[in-house]
Amino acid sequence: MFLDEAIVTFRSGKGGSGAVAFHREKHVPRGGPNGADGGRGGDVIIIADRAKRTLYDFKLLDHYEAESGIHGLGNKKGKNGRNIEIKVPVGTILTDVQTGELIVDMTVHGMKFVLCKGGKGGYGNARYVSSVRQAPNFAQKGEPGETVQAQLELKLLADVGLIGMPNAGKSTLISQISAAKPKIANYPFTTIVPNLGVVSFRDTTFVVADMPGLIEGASEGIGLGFQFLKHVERTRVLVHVVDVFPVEESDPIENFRIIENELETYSAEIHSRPRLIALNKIDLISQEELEALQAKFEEFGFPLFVISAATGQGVQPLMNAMLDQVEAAKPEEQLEVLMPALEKKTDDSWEIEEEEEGFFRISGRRVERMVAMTDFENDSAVRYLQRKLDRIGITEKLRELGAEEGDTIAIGEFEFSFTDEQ
Ligand SMILES: Nc1nc2c(ncn2[C@@H]2O[C@H](COP(=O)(O)OP(=O)(O)OP(=O)(O)O)[C@@H](O)[C@H]2O)c(=O)[nH]1
Ligand SMILES: [Mg+2]
Repeated sequence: MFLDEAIVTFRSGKGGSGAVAFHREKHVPRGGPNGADGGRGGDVIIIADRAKRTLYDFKLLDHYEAESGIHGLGNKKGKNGRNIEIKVPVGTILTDVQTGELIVDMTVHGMKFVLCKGGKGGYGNARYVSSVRQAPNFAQKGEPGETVQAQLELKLLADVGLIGMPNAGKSTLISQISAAKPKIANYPFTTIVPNLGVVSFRDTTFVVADMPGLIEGASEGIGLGFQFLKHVERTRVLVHVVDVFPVEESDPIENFRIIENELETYSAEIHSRPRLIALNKIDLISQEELEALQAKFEEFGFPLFVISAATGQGVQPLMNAMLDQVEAAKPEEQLEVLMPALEKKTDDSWEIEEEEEGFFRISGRRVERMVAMTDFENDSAVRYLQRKLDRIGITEKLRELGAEEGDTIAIGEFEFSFTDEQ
């Protein structure tokens, strides 16, 4: 209940492929290779932003993808894909859904984390020129992007606290303005633990807490009040809900004063926080009675709202004022990135497993990417890959494991035959 959660898929952009091209100039019979590189794919970057209060947006859109890089064309380098920056509330924890491992805890406003690195652009053939290979006729494919399915979790803190006497209609109000479904009943102390609701309003969201009712003596621990006043400590704005027609025929003004006194006794600081008064259940009294009551409440000097939590009448202006107060209490600061972007550690290790007689699977992020970036239609590119696999020791290891000419080697989605050129 106090935890906001969302499962979201993030994908970085693919790298563009490199080009195979040769100079074409008048009077130059055979130009040199000049195929350009592909562009880099965009990163997915997560940023902690204090102005975000809930994970509500991720319930509406749970898939984010950065732009891919453009392929190199002739001697023109492909354009890089744009990064996407995704803002999350401070305190959001990201966990990898597949492995269950913690990815990052976005603890500080302005913190930046590269969640999915964009694929590198493939090299154009110009990059493969060497003393022995003057006219390479192959290029590298772009590196694939990365996909991460992450669980986002956020401990919700209330921005607005609803306080008031038992039975005033606090739970009814939160159920009217959010998706929260608290128990509502016509007797005091229906609510025994606070309920939190996310209110989506004016293009943003804020969190409202429905507190159990307060009574005289709450500040000294009478009733359920004391433990709830503790929860109020974190809220920036209080809405004091007042029943205009209490069943036990008590006086709404007197009731209001009692609760305000309790608050002040409990904590002068909490008492000094912005306050809105919501006169509730106006559907139960006449217009004249309401006007007389309003006149008296205006003397307290707090912004005054008249509502019916049950019918929704007058609730919009109250929500407006709630959000104004929330935003005033927390001025919209320019998001300033305070530290260099953090990144996941990459792992260059690989391993070989003989899955069955004559079938070897090589796994590891780096080798899998090397293979994915190879153009298998092109013999030169394949030979180039083979030499790279040699260099990092894979051929040697295969030999050790008893691989023979013609055995199948699988890396990622690709399979090929083992040829030992030694
Ligand atoms: N007619 C009318 N009844 C209302 C209105 N708002 C709440 N009620 C009724 O008042 C009773 C108490 O409402 P709750 O929302 O449970 O009150 P609460 O402040 O959460 O009470 P506690 O949890 O006991 O502190 C219920 O029977 C509601 O249906 C209203 O605007 N008009
Ligand atoms: Mg309640």
